[in-house]
Amino acid sequence: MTNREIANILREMAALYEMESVLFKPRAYENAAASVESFGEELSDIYKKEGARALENVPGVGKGIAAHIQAILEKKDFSEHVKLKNKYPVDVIGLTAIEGVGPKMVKVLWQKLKIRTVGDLERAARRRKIRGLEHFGEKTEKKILKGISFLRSSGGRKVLGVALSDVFSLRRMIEAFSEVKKIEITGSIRRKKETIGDIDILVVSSKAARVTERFIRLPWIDHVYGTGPTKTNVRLKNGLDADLRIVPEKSFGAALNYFTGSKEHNVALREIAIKKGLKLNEYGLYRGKRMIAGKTEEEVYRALGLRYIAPELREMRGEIEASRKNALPDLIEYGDLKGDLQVQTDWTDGEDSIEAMAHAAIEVGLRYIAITDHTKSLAMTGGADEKKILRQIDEIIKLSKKFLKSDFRILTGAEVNIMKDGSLDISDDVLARLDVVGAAVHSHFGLSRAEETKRVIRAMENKNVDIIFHLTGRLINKREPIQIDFEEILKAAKRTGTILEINAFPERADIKDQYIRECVREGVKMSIDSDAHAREHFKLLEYGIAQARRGWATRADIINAWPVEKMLNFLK
Ligand code: DGT
Ligand code: CA
Ligand code: CA
Ligand code: ZN
Repeated sequence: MTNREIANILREMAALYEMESVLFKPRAYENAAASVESFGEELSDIYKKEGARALENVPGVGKGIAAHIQAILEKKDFSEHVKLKNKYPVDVIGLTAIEGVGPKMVKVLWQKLKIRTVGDLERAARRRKIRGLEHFGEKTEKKILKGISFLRSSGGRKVLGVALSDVFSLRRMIEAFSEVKKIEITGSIRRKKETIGDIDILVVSSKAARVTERFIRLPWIDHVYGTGPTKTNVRLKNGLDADLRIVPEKSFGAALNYFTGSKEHNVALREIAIKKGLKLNEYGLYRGKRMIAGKTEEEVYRALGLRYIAPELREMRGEIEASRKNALPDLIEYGDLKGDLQVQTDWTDGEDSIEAMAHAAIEVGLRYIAITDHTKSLAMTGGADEKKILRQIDEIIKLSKKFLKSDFRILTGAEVNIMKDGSLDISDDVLARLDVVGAAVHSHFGLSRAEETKRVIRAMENKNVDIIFHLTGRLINKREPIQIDFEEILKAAKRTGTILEINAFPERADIKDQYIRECVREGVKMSIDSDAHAREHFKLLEYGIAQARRGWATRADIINAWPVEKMLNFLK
């Protein structure tokens, strides 16, 4: 059992409890699932080595859930889950992956129409059976069909941050083979693209046949498409495809470069080689028969007369030119963030207290965070009204004293809701008292381009709004971005001094890399925020940094890579 498989059962349990209207438990299981999924070590190894108690070291896993994980590891499942699964024999994970379909709806669909799968649901919707259900209506039916077709149109590409825990697990399994000397994940994963088509694995070994044999026998492999002496393609049980290539040590750099891509970047490099009378392929850079570079990527670029190009830039968006002219950006690095400007707490829909979030932020090396709980028009999150915000300000001032010694700053803030007409749901006099005000669209995603652009710009024009959070509101593979005229947004950002956020939550990755690049070009500053709703979410910041790097951003472009005073002085 891998961490992913365990997490899936816990996640399903969360949904099943929600169908049963059990309080609190859904959240607890959801959290445990998320942290199991992203845990750095296989739980099965921990359990084997250190026993059941050690499972409680996973954040969000207490005694009860640890016992369930033990049962999953020993007997593949635990009794409460089996019981509820018998009551609701439906694909709740698949069904709730559809935008707008939640566990409660799945329950009704099962009880009234015996819908088990996404296929069943699609058929029922097409036959107009959904609209006949109480509380559903034609609008819901149409929304369901739209959600299903959107899910399909993603073409099976997976969100980077969602797939990555499986990638790490697979990597660890292969790394454990004694014949493997080196291993690297290549392709779009190394380039940190927001979605990935498959997993490309590069291995250095002098015993390729043995590595291949062990690879195709891994329990994760569902199907082998093809296998040869140096190249194997498989389908994994999690639904992802994986390509394994095995090369000798002396070719590692050339192979790493080739299999990292992008294809277009490779083609350009090969052309440069040809112009120099050289030949470049996955085995090396050659002059005639003599190999002149290939052990490392750096030497390949050098031999081509280029500066090393970071994988995140290899998309044929001007990186080769810039490299040749020594004009590559000094990219923001993975450890560069000093603060996080979007953090939710248990004052609204977050999991943990302000203090717990502060401690967790310190642990990952941050120097400041802004507490930005939701506001009142998001009633389902328990959004704060003016009074509650003022209370929270007092609380933060009090709490801050505890953190004086560690020189850590807790800033006051809010994630205010942009209403349909671009007005905000909190009064200006209260907003004026906050250190950091983020504004975001959480509803009316389907307005026209002109209307959406106008409402966001109106929010930017508010003199208290410092940052626009997750500008386009997209959820990759789930919800389309709002239509927006980005040129106009850029102009307004410049004019009003508003910052645009790079939201690091994997399914959001909002704004996208091309937009970031335009901000960099235009001198519009950005923040990289985790949108943390729980302690363990600060880890997600690295996806935001990856996205920023893909947009050619440097430290100077990202305000929370700056010390707190400089950052605060820059805000409106
Ligand atoms: P993906 O999987 O759709 O997210 O995108 P990639 O970039 O990972 O593409 P993939 O998996 O087809 O191939 C991995 C890398 O191998 C790709 O980035 C560049 C290299 N590659 C694959 N096929 C070709 C090819 O026909 N020509 C060249 N020059 N490179 C290729
Ligand atoms: Ca790939
Ligand atoms: Ca591939
Ligand atoms: Zn939120």
